[in-house]
Amino acid sequence: MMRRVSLTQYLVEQQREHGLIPAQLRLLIEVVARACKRIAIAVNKGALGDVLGSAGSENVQGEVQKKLDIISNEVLIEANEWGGHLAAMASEEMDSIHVVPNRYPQGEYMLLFDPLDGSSNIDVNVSIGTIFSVLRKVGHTRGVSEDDFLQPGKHQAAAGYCIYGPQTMLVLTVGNGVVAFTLDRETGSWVLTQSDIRIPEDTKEFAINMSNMRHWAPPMRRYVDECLAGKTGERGKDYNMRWVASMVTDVHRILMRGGIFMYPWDQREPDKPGKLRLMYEANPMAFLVEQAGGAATNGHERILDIVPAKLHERVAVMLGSRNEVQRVTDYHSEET
Ligand code: P6P
Repeated sequence: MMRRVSLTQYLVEQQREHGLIPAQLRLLIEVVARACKRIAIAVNKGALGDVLGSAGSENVQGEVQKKLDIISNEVLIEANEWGGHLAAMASEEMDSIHVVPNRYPQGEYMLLFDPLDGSSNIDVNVSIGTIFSVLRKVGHTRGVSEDDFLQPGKHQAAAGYCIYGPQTMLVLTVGNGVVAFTLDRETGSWVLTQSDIRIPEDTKEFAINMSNMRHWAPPMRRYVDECLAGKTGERGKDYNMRWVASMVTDVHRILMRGGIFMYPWDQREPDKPGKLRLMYEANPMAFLVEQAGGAATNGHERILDIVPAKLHERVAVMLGSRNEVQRVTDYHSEET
């Protein structure tokens, strides 16, 4: 049994040993972790609280917002705007950035988040989560613009997610490996339960929404056809398939036991590279996956190298066990 280490103790020790978590970043992570506890309480209320169902509005993506999407977004904004650690925030649920009001001091970081990923699963009691990404503020004036957020994912100072499942877990990286904390509901503490999480380089498990197969580009179909051929095909091994339709849950499984997650380009929306968002879904997950020894590309290049052109930019995503991601990326590169 690991010695019982709290989130705060872990962050203090990482700063003392590696200098990776300056005071404002430590405060940011602790505030986000506390906000996730509040979101977990709202999620767990279900039908007992006024939190299920649609909010009757749409977000910038044109998606119907669930009540919990809005509640989670508000919890994160209210928790983070007064602490002096942030200059601004960006969210899947908000058209433009939220700059820290003048009545509060501005900090050195910028926080991006998908406040509640996997919303289609809320009303059917399937695991969902909060995804967050931390960038450093550029420049030293108080002014912050949307352009300041347009940094490649390799510049992230930290990234993580909270998964609201059978356990409530916080998974985090500050660039020195990946760690996981489990919420102790009796004490309200985040307790370190896994350190140095590693993704196996190979896997027999792939995650993709198979109902879209006829809309994929040939390299994507080639890769999945080979998985389906199993032992009878050139891979020489059988594969299993999982698709939760909650990125946090699929990625968590991959961090725990390996696998490959794919959301590729789809001919139904040829002008969009993919469904998922670069800044607050793909980038934080790519940072975590790479820090755990995996790989993450858009089929052609490393996701963390992509220089964003706009805040809510979308991207194709292939991430997980390194050798499988390399294979599917090679198939796409052969195509172009
Ligand atoms: P589909 C959830 O809406 C999400 O953004 C990701 O969490 C998830 O991986 C994907 O979309 C599911 O998409 O098309 O299978 O419903």
